[in-house]
Amino acid sequence: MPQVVFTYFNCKALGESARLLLSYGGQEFEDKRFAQETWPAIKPTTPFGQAPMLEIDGKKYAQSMAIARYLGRKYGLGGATLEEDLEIDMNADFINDIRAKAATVQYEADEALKKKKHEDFTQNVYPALLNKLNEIIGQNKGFIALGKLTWADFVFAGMYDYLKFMMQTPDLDEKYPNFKKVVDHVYSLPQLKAYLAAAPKCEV
Ligand SMILES: N[C@@H](CCC(=O)N[C@@H](CS)C(=O)NCC(=O)O)C(=O)O
Repeated sequence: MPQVVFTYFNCKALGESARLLLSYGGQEFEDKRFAQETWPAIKPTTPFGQAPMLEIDGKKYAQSMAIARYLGRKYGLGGATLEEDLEIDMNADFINDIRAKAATVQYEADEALKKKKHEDFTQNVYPALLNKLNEIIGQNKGFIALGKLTWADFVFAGMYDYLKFMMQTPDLDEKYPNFKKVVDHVYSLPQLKAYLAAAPKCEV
């Protein structure tokens, strides 16, 4: 078995999909979580100055979506054809677009502008995107793509609390009932039981 180290902040956000996928795949890994204060020392040791980072036998990899796609394919959670892979990628990228939009609000440094952006996005941007995602999940029987479990479900489930937090929308479950179906599908997988029992509890 390769030596695997996964490095990320002590939160779920962009890192949890990889932790969940590694656990699903039965891969032993060092779950290296660091505090904000230690980030400046770690940053220059990562491929792009960003976390998360996956190390396999000493080789370093970055980019959460690339990591999730790789792990998903490795553990049988990819498509059976290039077109199936395209469908998974398409919907996973759509989720990541939604996440990126919410991040532009969350990480706005000017508080007044942040408030204004939040109001604007809540009214004019998020509803269409979230309705579309809810519809996609409905068409896929409670999954993100292909009507069955794929690595994209792990991406969504892993970042769901982070999305709620950034969008300041704690009632996402009620407004878009299909979202919780994806989260429940992933978090009830027996392969994740041991990891979930041992992992530190993180709000986002
Ligand atoms: N596209 C990258 C984005 C990574 C990213 O933005 N990471 C943030 C944490 S969620 C980070 O490293 N922030 C600290 C910094 O940029 O110094 C990915 O998906 O991995």
